[in-house]
Amino acid sequence: MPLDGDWASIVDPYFNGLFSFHHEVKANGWFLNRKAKPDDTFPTEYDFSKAPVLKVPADWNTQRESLLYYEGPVWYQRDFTYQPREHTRIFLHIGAANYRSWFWVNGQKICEHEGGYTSFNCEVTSAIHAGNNFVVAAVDNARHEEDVPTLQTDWWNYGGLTRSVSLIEVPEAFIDQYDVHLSRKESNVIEGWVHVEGGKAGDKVLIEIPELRSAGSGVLEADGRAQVSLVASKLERWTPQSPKLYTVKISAGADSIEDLIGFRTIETRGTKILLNGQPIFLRGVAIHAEAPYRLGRANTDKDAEILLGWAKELGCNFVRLAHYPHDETMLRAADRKGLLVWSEIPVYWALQFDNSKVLAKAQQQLDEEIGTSRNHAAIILWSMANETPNTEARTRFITTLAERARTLDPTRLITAALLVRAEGQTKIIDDPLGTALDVIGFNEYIGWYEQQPNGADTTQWRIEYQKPLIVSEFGGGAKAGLHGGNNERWTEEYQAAIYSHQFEMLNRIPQLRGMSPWVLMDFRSPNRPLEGIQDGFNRKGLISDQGQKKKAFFVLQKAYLENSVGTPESIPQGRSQAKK
Ligand code: GCB
Repeated sequence: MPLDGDWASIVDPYFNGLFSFHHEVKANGWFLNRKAKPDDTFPTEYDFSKAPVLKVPADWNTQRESLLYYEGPVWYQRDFTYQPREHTRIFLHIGAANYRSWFWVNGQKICEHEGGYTSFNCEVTSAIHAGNNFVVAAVDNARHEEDVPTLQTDWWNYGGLTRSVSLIEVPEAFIDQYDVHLSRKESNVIEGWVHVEGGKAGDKVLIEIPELRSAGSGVLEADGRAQVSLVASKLERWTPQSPKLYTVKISAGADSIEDLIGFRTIETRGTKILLNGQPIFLRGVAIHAEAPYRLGRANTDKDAEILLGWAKELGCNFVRLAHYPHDETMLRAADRKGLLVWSEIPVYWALQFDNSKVLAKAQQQLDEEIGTSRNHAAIILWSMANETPNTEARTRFITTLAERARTLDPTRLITAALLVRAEGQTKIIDDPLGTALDVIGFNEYIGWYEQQPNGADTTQWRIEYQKPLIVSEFGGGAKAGLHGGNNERWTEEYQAAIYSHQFEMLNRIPQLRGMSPWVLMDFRSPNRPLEGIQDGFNRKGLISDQGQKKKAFFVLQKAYLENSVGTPESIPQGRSQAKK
């Protein structure tokens, strides 16, 4: 049952609703008394019936001018009616709440959560009752040094219930996780596991793909998990050219579930990336979860259609969803459109890498990211980090994450966007973190943060890893509609020149297997104040926030459609057969 729509809201910068005057936590908040005694006048100040509304799902920053820069707690409340059925369990599902959140149903505390970009569920079975109910949430987007991400980022800290909220009713024993994928070892075998929360050892699980007339089953072990497999002899593999999805039905006792899943394999061999056993070059672009035209957090099917539609128009087969897990609508759209995905957690720049609490936070976000998006065929890469400083603590921290990701999901590749160092005109990729990765990502800004666009012509590369390489960022800023010479910063011509010079340089790196230039669309960033040009936006977009395509968009599009970027061995059909 969706709980999206209007929620009453109270902005509470000092968090007076949760903390007493001596800063003790009020266990159940001040609203415990709400509706308990109809004539009770306490609390008189936090009165939701008089409070203005905020839309959910949405960030608060773009809904009210006074909240554009707000970083702190906001209270949300809404009423709902419900008729719980017997022998069920009920959960509040929160698509995302940035960054910390607390939830109560009918005054009973049900959960707290940390991390702004992953979904989670809070059990409400004992708090909910037949008839009228109310849910209260507090969401706080204040930044802290020991958080993930930390104080510094280059994107807007959109706060609030930024993704959909709903109630989910399930049987007492229910399917809470499953992983269904194509075997790497045996062709045409689909395998995986199903976890049944509350299930008993020995209970049966069924899996079926009606279109293939194929079915299999498994039996729950003591940990509630059943291994499942089925033979699918006429299986059509999911590819960017033909992103075939199958309806998969899973049932266990009283519970059953349907999902749309594609089947493909992804692996590396030497310096190659193989999709379904075939070498592939990843023609990509990086994307922030900034909503086109309307701005704010991207969280609708329409946002996903527009953003990924532009990526397809560019000629992409790949997108880097930076710098945190994106809304599920993006992953579903990527599955449908045949766009391979790099998915990332916000281990961004300089976290407190020597703090075990910070590691636990990053691990939790990684678990939630993999746990909720592991059945998307589109995702091929789990990225552990972006541009982190080369220290021993950092390498240990991210290596621990990489090992965890491999254990949680051995079917995908592990990557990270590394920094590059230089000796004269030679750029060197030798960050020790590379050892922990299957695919090396690196960011460089030749022509923007250093040198002119033609600086790329004389740059040499030394790569210390015999692994596939993706240039996960390059680019430069341009204001849409601003024209001038190739050497005039902020013009569309300057940005386009960066791209042209980059292609020639990148084609000289034999082990390059993909690229995701920075970035598809201009996005809000508080670090970008330049008046009249940036006005609060990072302008490295190929498209403006209002949908105007800049010159560089067409330069990249031409290169992708003509297959003139990438190494010959990763373009199986060869450059000559490129289609327009
Ligand atoms: C980077 C970061 C990205 C920034 C970008 C820029 O290296 O990874 O988050 O937005 O540079 O525009 O400077």
